[in-house]
Amino acid sequence: MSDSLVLKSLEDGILTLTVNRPDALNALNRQVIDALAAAIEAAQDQDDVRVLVLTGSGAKAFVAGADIKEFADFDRAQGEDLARRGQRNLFDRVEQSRKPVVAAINGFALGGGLELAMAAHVRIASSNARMGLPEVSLGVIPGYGGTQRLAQIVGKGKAMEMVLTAGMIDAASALDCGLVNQVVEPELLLETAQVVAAKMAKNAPTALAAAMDSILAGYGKEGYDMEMERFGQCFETEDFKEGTTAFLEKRKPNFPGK
Ligand code: DAK
Repeated sequence: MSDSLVLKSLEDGILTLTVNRPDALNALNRQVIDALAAAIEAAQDQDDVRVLVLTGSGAKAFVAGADIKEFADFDRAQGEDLARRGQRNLFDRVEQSRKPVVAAINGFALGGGLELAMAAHVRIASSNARMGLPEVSLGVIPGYGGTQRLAQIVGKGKAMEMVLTAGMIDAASALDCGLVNQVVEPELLLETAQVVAAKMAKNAPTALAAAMDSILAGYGKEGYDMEMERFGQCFETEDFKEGTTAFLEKRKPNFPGK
């Protein structure tokens, strides 16, 4: 069953992985996280895979975040534990992949979905894509490395604005601030991501791995630990209960502020 949650297609050394849960806008539940992590791990030992492309199923979403239905009733320990496991199991694995990962953002990339795209090494977006970290509107903070990677990619000021307003930006603004590397029309997205991947695939695999290691070595781990701890604490607040309940009840939240 978990196989169908992530579709795989291998051509000319490029493995395309498609998150396939379109009815829930490809939201990341535990099974999707496990299936994606397993596919990325397996690709590390496949000599015929040189580069990975990551995308979402359907025309509407890359990944619309973590599955809100799954974490709405978590307590602090479960929240912190799952953030740690999710980060290690999937998000670190994407970023630390020895083979480059190109995210092809084909629609909404929100919360955990944008965090997934940011863990990839290069991002190409379709012109209809919309991106944001809406977590604070749910009473929680980004828990899969988003506070760190967004600031690394777009700078502290823009990251503060995006995280604190919980707003979404369109593809053109994402290109402007460097969140994505390129924007193309939706029908050209996958082809463009694969062309970029093919340029990488021509290069020496050992040198690609060494280059990615070196670039990533410039970013410390301390912020990620802080994020996991503060993320867990959010699960103890009344704000979090109100935020997630309001989403599930399809109404605006009324935060008590504690
Ligand atoms: N989770 C679960 N279901 C989702 C979902 C999500 N994130 N996003 C969409 N869906 C579902 C909708 O509930 C709806 O299902 P039905 O009602 O049809 O059963 C279906 O997908 C279609 O969505 P909409 O009907 O809402 O579609 P619209 O075009 O009207 O709106 C939208 C599209 C993307 C604006 C809207 O769906 C939306 O606002 N989605 C939620 C975006 C969001 O807030 N995402 C979560 C961000 S917070 C954790 C670590 C990290 C995180 C959490 C936990 N742990 C370690 C525990 C990260 C949290 C986040 O990602």
